[in-house]
Amino acid sequence: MGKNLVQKIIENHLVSGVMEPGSEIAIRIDQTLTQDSTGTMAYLQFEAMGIPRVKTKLSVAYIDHNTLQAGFENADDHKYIQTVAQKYGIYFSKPGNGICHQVHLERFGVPGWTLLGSDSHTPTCGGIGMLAIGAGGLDVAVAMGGGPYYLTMPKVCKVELKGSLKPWVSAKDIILEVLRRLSVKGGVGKIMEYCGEGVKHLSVPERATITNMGAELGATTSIFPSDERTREFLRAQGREENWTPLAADEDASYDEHIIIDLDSLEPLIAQPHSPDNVVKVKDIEGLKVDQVAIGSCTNSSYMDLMKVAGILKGKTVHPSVSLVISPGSKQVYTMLAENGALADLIDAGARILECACGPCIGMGQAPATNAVSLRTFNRNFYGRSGTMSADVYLVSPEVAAASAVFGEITDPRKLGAAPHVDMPQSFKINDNLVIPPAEDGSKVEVVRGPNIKPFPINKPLAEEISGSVLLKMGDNITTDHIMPSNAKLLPYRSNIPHLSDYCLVPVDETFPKRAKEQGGGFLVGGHNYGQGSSREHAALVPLYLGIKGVVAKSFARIHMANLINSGILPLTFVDERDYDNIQAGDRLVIRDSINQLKSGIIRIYNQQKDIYIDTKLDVSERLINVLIAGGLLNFTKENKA
Ligand code: MIC
Ligand code: SF4
Repeated sequence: MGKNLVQKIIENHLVSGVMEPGSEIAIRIDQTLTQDSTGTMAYLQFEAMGIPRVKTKLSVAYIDHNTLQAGFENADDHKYIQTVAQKYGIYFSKPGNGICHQVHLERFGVPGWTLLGSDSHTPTCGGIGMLAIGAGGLDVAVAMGGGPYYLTMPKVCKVELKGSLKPWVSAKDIILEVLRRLSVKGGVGKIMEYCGEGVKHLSVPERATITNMGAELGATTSIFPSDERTREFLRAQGREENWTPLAADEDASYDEHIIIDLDSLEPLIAQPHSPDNVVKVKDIEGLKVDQVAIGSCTNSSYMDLMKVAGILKGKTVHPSVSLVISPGSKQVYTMLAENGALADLIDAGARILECACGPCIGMGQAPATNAVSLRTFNRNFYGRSGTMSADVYLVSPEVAAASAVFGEITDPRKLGAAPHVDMPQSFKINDNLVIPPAEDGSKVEVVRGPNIKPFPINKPLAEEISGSVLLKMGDNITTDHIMPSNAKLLPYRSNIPHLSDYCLVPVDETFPKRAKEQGGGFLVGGHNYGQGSSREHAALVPLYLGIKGVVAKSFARIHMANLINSGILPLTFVDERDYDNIQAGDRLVIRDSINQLKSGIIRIYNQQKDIYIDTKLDVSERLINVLIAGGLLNFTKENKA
């Protein structure tokens, strides 16, 4: 029996375990990336490991999230990361060079290699056939130190693309269709492997839009084969030597299979407040729009913005719309400037932002009260834009540009001939904003501003764990609920005590105060608890507040790993109906916790109701030991000793 592409790459990188879905494997990591809002924590953790230099083939530290410098904090973080990078052998991508995923795709990704990034959209590089996975900062720190990355061997889902896209329908519509069908938890425990004749009609940046937003499925990652289109992209990036052909064997088998007929796709739109709340654009056409934001790691490539420029050329943005555009990278930005497309965008009334995440993570451009905001981004979670009452919709660049002109949600097909953009023969290459590390790091002094505070480390697991249920939540709670991020909070990513006052506030604003008064306790969640970002702050802040365990119907992958790394128990109900047997305020007790954890079934006593509730933790023995040690850092230290 032949192998699929995922199996081939994993087999090539396998350090331990067997490639059977559901069992724990460890893989060698070739490259790592961090960004600044998770990077400070990742590098503090790397420093705590006491390793003199990274052991990967390449590690890059990007500055792209915290680029609004309203106070000293962000600039301090940048300085810290730059000096850490210098010292420990990491390439540093300066602010202004672009969004980590876009730049990594352009300049560093290599087909067939593995990439671990402290950002959930690391799978973007699956667009060139990398096995690219998002993880918490601590897991990335371990990989930088040469340790393998442990994960549950996912199922591989074959996504077969048939036919080709019609005019005005774009790669964004493909991933929105996958989300419509599978939902935000449909990819949990899976890797989405794209194949079929439709693949050859998609350029690398289009593929990257799809693998990027595969994160919203909850998937471990998504990947495309490496073919002639990949070669063409790498050649245009001046690095054809990085190309190798990669594809599944003809007779490869898969755990699941879905088929998407590209010819029948239409422009789609995700409605508030979830990326899987997808309908056809034509079904909600005419809704008035206040803001249009084009950019983010999903749709900010040269090809995307050239299409937007083509649509806007000679037109004017509607009087009641604010259009903001953030190019994905310096490469994209300079190319638009040199070929005149930037002038077309400015002339039409677009407000050009620097090439960074910007509004995608609420760093500026918060919409007006009750506004409708159309974005080419990947997430429209409640409150993420910075305006709680705003309704955010996710669309392709084509729909965004057309709607910006008409001032209402617009199906672009009525605009006549679609703009056509060819892959450039060669991209503009100038890596002058990538600073190589010092040859000898021992002399470099790491600069730590006052914003860099120590992070909390747990204690080994107690024999008896007790506390009250501080909050009971429903399904699909995101990390944007647990640890919100916006222009006011992102500057404090290296300051857990400060962040703790905002934990879970979008769900219940009394939570931080109550957690502090009671010295912590338990959280209860529904399905897919912790979906979204890789931010380990969504675990470190609850740890700081004394949260001992989260009992949920199911967890999102990265958040569950972050909870375990922090020594917080992520328990799932054996019988989901028991969700109804725990209420906020109930006092829970777990006795003989270590033996119970080892057995896999953890019986919780609900004192209020005088009943026992069975929960489970179906993870490897290694992870049980991580929890017993009180988190991954303690576990690593113990094992070293
Ligand atoms: C996001 O898109 O939510 C972020 C901001 O990029 C996060 C990382 C973070 O919270 O710093 C992610 O996707 O992992
Ligand atoms: Fe940045 Fe948004 Fe991409 Fe996250 S999703 S990396 S915030 S552009």
